[in-house]
Parts: sequence; C-alpha cells; structure tokens
Amino acid sequence: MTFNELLERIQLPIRYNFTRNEISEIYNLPLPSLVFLASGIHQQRHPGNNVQLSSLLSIKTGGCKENCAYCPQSAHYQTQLEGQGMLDENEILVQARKAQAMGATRFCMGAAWTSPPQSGPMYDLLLNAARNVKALGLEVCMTLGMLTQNQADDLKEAGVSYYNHNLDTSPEYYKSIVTTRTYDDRLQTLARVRKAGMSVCCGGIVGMGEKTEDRFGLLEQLNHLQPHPESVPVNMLVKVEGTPLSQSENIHPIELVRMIATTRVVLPESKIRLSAGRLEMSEETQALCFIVGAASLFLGEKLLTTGNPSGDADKALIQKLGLTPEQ
Ligand code: SAM
Ligand code: DTB
Ligand code: SF4
Repeated sequence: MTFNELLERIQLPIRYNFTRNEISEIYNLPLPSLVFLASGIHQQRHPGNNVQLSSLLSIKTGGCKENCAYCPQSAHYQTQLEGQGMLDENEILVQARKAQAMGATRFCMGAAWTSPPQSGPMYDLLLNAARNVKALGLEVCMTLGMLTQNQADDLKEAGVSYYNHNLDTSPEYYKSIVTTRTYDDRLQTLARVRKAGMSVCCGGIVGMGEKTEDRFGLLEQLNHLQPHPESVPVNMLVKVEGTPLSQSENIHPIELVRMIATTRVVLPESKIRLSAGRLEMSEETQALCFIVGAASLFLGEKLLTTGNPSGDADKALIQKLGLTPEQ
C-alpha cells in the first residue's frame, strides 16, 4: 500500500462487515505499513496517549465445572491452584481500596463459575459488592460466567458498568478448547449484557496453538458485534502446569503486535487491553503494543490466579513511554 492509500485507510469510518480475507490482508501487511496504519487510527480516535488502569480480584477461585483448556480454575484439571470460596464483602472492599490507592480506576471482580447463583445470600453479596465498590468511586467490572437477562439487569442496577465475557478464539477452534458450553452460549450472554445497558468487555487469547486463521475468525466475530465491544482484552496464554494447553508453543512477539494492530484497525473505537501474559513480554514488545493500539492494562502483581508485573514496574514503564494514566 502506498503512503496515500494508508493515509486514506486511516480516515475510513467504522465498519461491521469485515471478512476474514480482509482481516488477513491487514494482519499480513508489511509490519511497517501495519504499524503506521494502526497507530494512525489509534492517534486519530484515541488522542492523548492515555492508558486506562484496572485491577483484578478473584472473588471465588477454582473448582469451576467448565473445562476451558487454558484455565487453571477448571475442576477438570490437576493444577497447583488452591481453591477459595466466595470472599466476604469486607475483604472485597479492602482489596478494592488497595487497587484504588495503587492508581486503578476500574475494579474487575472475577468468579470461577459457569454462571452466578440466581438468588440467595451469595447473589446478594455480589450485588452489594458492586454497590460498595462503586461507592468508592471506582468503575465496576465483573466476570462471572453466563448470565440470564434478570441477572444482567440486576448487575447493571447494582452499578456494574462493564461485564467481561470473552469469545477467546474462532468459533471452529473454540470447540477444541471448551466442550462444556458453546460459542452461541457466549454470544447469548453478550447480547443480554448489551440489552441490560452494561458496556461489553470481550476479547480473546493468543498462543493456544491456534492458526492465524483462528485469530482472524475471532476478530471477524468481534467486528460483527454491533455496537463493537467497548473493551477488548487481548490475552497471551499464561501456561499453567496441569492444564491441557501447558505445553503450547510460544507465539513470537511480532505476532502479538500484529494481533493488537489488526484489532485496532477492525475495532477502531474499542479500548484494547493488553491483558494476561505480560510477565513474559519484554518492555519493547509492550511498547510496540501501545504504539499500535493497546491503551489499557491490569495493574497489580496478580491477575486472577497467575502473576503480573508489579505496580511499580508498570508505573515506571508507563512513564518511560510517556503515557498518561486515566484518572
Ligand atoms: N468464569 C468466567 C468466564 O469464563 O467468563 C470468568 C473468569 S475467566 C478466568 C476470564 C477470562 O480469563 C477467560 O475468558 C479467558 O479468556 C481468560 N483466561 C483464563 N485463563 C487464562 C490463561 N491461562 N491465560 C490467558 N487468559 C486466560
Ligand atoms: C481477561 O480477558 N483477562 C483477565 C480478565 N479478562 C478477567 C483474566 C486473565 C486471567 C489469567 C489467568 C489467571 O490469572 O487465572
Ligand atoms: Fe471456569 Fe471461566 Fe476458567 Fe472456563 S475460564 S474454567 S468458565 S473460570
């Protein structure tokens, strides 16, 4: 593509009908052209070089009935993980305050469930946790598995503004990653989250042994959601011993950069979150990811159950790159 063609592409309006072929063409552009295109779109639509900081807390850990092949929390696999029942309201608040003091503006609570309970004390606790965290002045995000419309409406009412529910990969590869639920189940929950008026946080994982075609398939699905998800986490698989994917081959950092850049081009307004796997990424790789479109990350030494860079290391990186944390 010539310089003028690239410049023209940067200005194109949002589309909801990208085909896999078109996505593949973007992904496979010569890297300098891809970086220019993605970075141009990013600077145009997300001016300010800002970075949004969220913090994660696992409020119910392990023992999950689903068999997601990447997940240390699945009861189907023998990992070193120590399970934990649901945290109480006070513990959640203590952790939320810590996250806020560290500089996070959004607090994301995750639970290893197929779906949250429909009612009862645990359900009330969830809703109270959302209210309490919101009252601290934090944005509230939850990721609890599949939701009914009622549950989605209640969470929205309790102050949850983002719901995370990933599609992970292409519909065809998904069948080799999880067999206890379907892609359509995921899409249904996403539709309910949208209907309830919450913002959608939906993305995927790279490094699960997928073909590049599967990455295009995921981006095609995300691109066809209307509106696009407000937040798109791109996770690099954290290989956990005991899970079926623990021996997966590493992906080359440039492949990750291509994935983030292509995400930026097909979902130009979404906030791209450089999520799991950052302990394995050099600062240079992360810098490239921020250049081509990532604009948010998880702050704090723990994701849900696995490691993440320290808050101090991340703040130093953010400063080095001249990014401004969102207030
Ligand atoms: N149980 C809920 C669900 O599946 O939606 C919420 C929690 S689940 C742990 C949230 C997301 O974390 C998954 O959808 C997956 O994309 C991501 N994830 C889980 N294990 C991971 C791993 N080992 N490496 C990278 N991402 C992972
Ligand atoms: C997402 O896409 N990544 C975060 C968040 N959503 C909930 C979770 C990553 C989990 C990594 C494995 C773990 O720590 O258990
Ligand atoms: Fe359960 Fe979520 Fe882990 Fe799948 S990703 S095993 S649903 S906690």
